[in-house]
Amino acid sequence: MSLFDPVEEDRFTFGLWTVGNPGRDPFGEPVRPRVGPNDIVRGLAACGAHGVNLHDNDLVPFGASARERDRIVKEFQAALAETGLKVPMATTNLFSHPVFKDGAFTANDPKVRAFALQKTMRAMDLGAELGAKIFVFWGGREGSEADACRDPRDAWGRMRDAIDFLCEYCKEQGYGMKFALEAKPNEPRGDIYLPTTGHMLHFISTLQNEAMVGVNPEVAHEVMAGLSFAHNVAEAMACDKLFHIDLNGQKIGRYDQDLRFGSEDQKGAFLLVRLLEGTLGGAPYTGPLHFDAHAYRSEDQDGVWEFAKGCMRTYKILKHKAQAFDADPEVRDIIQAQRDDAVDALLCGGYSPEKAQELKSLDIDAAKIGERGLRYERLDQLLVEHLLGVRG
Ligand code: GCO
Ligand code: MN
Ligand code: MN
Repeated sequence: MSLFDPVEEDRFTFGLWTVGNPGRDPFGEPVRPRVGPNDIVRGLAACGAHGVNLHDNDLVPFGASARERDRIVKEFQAALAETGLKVPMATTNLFSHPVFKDGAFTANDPKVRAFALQKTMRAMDLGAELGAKIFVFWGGREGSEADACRDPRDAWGRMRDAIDFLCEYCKEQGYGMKFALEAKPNEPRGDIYLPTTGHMLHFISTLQNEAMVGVNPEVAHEVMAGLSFAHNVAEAMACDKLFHIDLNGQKIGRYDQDLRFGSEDQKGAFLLVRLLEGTLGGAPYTGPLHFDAHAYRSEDQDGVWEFAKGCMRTYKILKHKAQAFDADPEVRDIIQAQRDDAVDALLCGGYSPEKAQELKSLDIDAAKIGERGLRYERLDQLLVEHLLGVRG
C-alpha cells in the first residue's frame, strides 16, 4: 500500500452524479453508457472512497411510485452494506425538471415554490433513511435572465423563508442534519442569486436557525467569480461554517468545468489543502472531502475510475507536500520573522482604555519597518520548489 492510497480516515466522497456523469454537454450526446447507482457504489469502494452522495433523482427517478422507490432504496442499502460505503451527504435536484425553469424556492409561481418544498422534504426523508447528516442546497435555477420578472429582494426573502421552513421540518423529524449552502455566480442561469460563499455567509446570519446552517463552497464556482478559493474557505472556517466542500479543478474565465481535483492551478490547490489540513498550525477541517467533478469526455468507464483515483491521490500528495513545506525550517523562519508577542498581546482580546493608552504611546519606527524586505519572493519560490518536487 502506497502512502498516497486512500483510506477510510481520508473521508473522500463522490456524488453518484460525478462518476456517473455520461459525458453529455450542451453540444453533444453522452459518450458513456449509464452506470446504475449500485454499480457506482461498488466501483467507488474498489477505488478506496469512503462515501457516496446523491441527489434524490440520482437514485430514485422523478415520478417513481412509492413501491418502486422503496425497492430501489432497499437495493441501494444492500450495496452500501456490502461495500461499507457511507452516505454522508444528500441533496435535492431542483434544477433538471422544466417546472424549475424560473427557479425553485425563488420562483414567481407559489405552486412551484410549494413543489420545491415538497420535493426537498422528501429528499430529506430519503437522506435520513440513508444516514446522511449533511444536506446540501445548490440553487442552480435560483436566478434570472429577464431581471424585470421580479424584485430581487423577493427572491432573497423567498429563499430565506424556504430555508427557515426546512430547518424546522428537519428539527421536527429529529434528523440531526446540518444544512450546507452552495453558491455559484452563474450557469445555468445568467445570474444566480447569492453568487458567492461570502454572500451565503451573510445570508445565513439572517436565518432563524443560524447555527444549523453553513456553507458548501466549490473550487470551480469561486474561480468562476474570479475569487481566491482558499480565502473564501478560510472565511467560512473562521466563522465555523465550513460544513462541506466541493473539490474540483477549474480554469479561470470559463464555464463550470468540474475538472479532476488538482488538474488545474496546482498552487491554488496546494494552498487549499494546506488550509484544510491545518499544516500551518490552524484548526483543520474535519468534514467530508467531496469531489464534485467528472471525467473528461474523452474517457470510457475505465477512465472514469482513473479520474476518481486521481482526485484522491492528488489530494494526498498535496497534503504530504503541505506538511513538508510547513516543517521546512527556512519557511518557518520567514513566516516567524515578523513575530512580536508583546505587541500582539495588545492587539488581541478586545478594547480597554489602558490598552488604548499603551497603543498610543508605543514607539513604532514606521520608516525602519517600511524599509525591511519581507522575503516573500523567497517564500514563494520555496513553495514552488516543494510543489515541483525538488525540495522537501
Ligand atoms: C454544479 C453544482 C452541483 C451541485 C450539486 C449538489 O455546478 O452543477 O456544483 O454539482 O454541487 O447539485 O448540490
Ligand atoms: Mn458543487
Ligand atoms: Mn459546479
